[in-house]
Amino acid sequence: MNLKLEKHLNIAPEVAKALAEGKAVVALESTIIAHGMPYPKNVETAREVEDLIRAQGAVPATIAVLDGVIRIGLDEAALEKLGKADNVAKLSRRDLPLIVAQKGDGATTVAATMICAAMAGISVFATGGIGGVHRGAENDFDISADLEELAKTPVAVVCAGAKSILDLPKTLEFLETRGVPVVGYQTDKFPAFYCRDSGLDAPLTADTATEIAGMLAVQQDLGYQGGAVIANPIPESHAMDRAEMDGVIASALGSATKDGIFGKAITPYLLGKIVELTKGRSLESNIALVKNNAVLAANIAKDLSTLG
Ligand code: PSU
Ligand code: MN
Repeated sequence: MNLKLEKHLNIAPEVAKALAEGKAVVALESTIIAHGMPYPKNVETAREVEDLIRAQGAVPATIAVLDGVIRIGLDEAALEKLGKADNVAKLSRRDLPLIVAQKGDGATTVAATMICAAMAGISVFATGGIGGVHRGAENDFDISADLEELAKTPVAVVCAGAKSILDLPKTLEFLETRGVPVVGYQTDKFPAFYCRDSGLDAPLTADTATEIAGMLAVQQDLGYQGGAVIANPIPESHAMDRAEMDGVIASALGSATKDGIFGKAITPYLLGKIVELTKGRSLESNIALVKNNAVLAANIAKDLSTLG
């Protein structure tokens, strides 16, 4: 690793050892902890997700910026700090360099986590949902930087699709234009986070973690620049009713308009509203799907580590 990069990165010993030995490592983001779930469920979930990844025989690396250092792998105190504070910065690609220079703290989004994971040599990342093209983007141009990152940084993101707070058809079109593989895991439908089926087809389908690892290895062999979206439907036991969620999301979007929320604040605002409107039921589903994604990501990372 080059020295200039190294001075900004701190790789936890457990992660550094796994990387040096070519073992499986799974990156995890911190915006989901700081802005995606309420305290203390956020911190509890973060720990449980890490333990699940270890139980599969891979090593978790939760990523965040603390005191201006990009941390790859967080200890208990760091998780607690990020989960508890209400004003941690949300860092996407554009935000990261200034916060590092200012020696500040920040939680990384999917885009920023991909950037940091790639710097550390991690190629598989698990989360809940990716950002995408927002509804009404034809007017306000609100398209998450996650999508551009997926087109240029070689990290596979295992998620439960994207929430229908977004315009899902436009999100898939954008990913197609930028050449990002979107693979439904054991499904030919694109999942919509709380619901197993968005009503849209998954552009590609794979039935095993091994097939997905195979695709990632070929991307690497061919020198492809971008990553991939691995869309893993929420477990049946925790899936929510599509009509109910359509109503909840419409109501959350209505509140956002009324409260004049836009830009980087809109996604955290909507996530909070949805938890409120479903009286916490959506949070349980959210936790279940993140865990399900962590297990799949660990299995993909293990298979990939044998292919390298
Ligand atoms: N979608 C979710 N949960 C999340 C996010 C999105 O269901 O926690 C977070 C992720 O960190 C994602 C970010 O990268 O929001 C996208 O924000 P924006 O739309 O501002 O790019
Ligand atoms: Mn945005």
